[in-house]
Amino acid sequence: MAGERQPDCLFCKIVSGEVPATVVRETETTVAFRDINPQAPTHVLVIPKVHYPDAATLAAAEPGVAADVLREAGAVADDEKLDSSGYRIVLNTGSGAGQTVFHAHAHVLGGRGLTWPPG
Ligand code: IU
Repeated sequence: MAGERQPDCLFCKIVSGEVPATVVRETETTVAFRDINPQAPTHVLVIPKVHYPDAATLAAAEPGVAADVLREAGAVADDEKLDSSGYRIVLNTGSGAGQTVFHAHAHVLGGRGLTWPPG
């Protein structure tokens, strides 16, 4: 069924607590935790507790939860005091774009200069 926990999904296991993570924020619908392979001084992932393979699929099925993910990404930036220097929210979608974990997630990156276009 749409949004249901997937037994082999790493991020579903982080939601359930089966796999440990450094959680920085949690709401009824989302979890935010530090990326294990940080690409910037702040690199936090915000995920929905429900399982969808990517952010667009989540937004189509459960727009309120997609909005929660974006709101929490902003809250992470506030917590990490990234607003004055700027930060980036990244939604890699598909393996060709670098997506490696197929549970929707937003990267929040900041704390250093970020160039454009991304690689
Ligand atoms: P991507 O957009 O699907 O490439 O992002 C997946 C991220 O999940 C990536 O930055 C990994 O470093 C991160 N990650 C993690 O934080 N913990 C893990 O156990 C695994 C991946 I596997």
